[in-house]
Amino acid sequence: MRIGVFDSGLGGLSTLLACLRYLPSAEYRFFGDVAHAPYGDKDPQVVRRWTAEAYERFLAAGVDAVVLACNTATSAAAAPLREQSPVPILGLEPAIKKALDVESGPILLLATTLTVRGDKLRALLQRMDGAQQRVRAVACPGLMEIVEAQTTDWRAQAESYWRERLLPHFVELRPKGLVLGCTHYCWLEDAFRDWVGPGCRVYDGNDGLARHLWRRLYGTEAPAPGALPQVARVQLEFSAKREEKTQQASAWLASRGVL
Ligand code: DGN
Repeated sequence: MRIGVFDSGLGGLSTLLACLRYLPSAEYRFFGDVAHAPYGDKDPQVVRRWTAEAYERFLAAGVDAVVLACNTATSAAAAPLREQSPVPILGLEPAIKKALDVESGPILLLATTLTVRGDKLRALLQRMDGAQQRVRAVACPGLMEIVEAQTTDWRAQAESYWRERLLPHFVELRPKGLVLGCTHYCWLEDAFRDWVGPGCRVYDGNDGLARHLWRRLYGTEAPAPGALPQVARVQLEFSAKREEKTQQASAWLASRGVL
């Protein structure tokens, strides 16, 4: 089983980790389009073209499924790509439904500008009872770049971002759930848990996507996820800064015990 996993950068590695818990022995091709990142402030048509190029690259490599490990690319490109695809295309949506089902109070959603403004999110919110009243979507331009750059003080920079740009929303809304609607933010999940405290749970769509991937490939409900494998078959490719990004990605996977 060969699976292509795509993001504009390193964020999608968090999705790859979720997939590894369910499909530890699959062969993964991870492609990060860092030459064009960030996607979040680009024209959706352009993001659609770049996503289509990544998809073609995966098809040429003979993948059995394509995972769009990027909420922004999913919002802009999943629907048209699925129309004629010979393999399943799994996309990431902000985990709003899960948060609304579990929590009874307001929900704060953090995502890129393109995801927040996209028709896909609007349709998602319209489909769910009470979602438009309960969910506040906040665009976070610049946050993905902090995570992606991995400077020595990136966590401190992210904390300043939280205090200056997001804490005012948090204080005003008093949400019961915080939805991480960009795979880059998932690398700050522990930090977000600390910042929001015990009264607010943190959600993301990675586990749901991985379970969905299993269903599409095997036609059955996914079993309980296992531990991360210590050795995984992951080929890392990037559209720019190849050496630096491969090193960063390998270090991130190693930080979760995956070699
Ligand atoms: N990681 C991507 C997402 O989930 O939306 C987007 C990051 C970006 O390119 N802005």
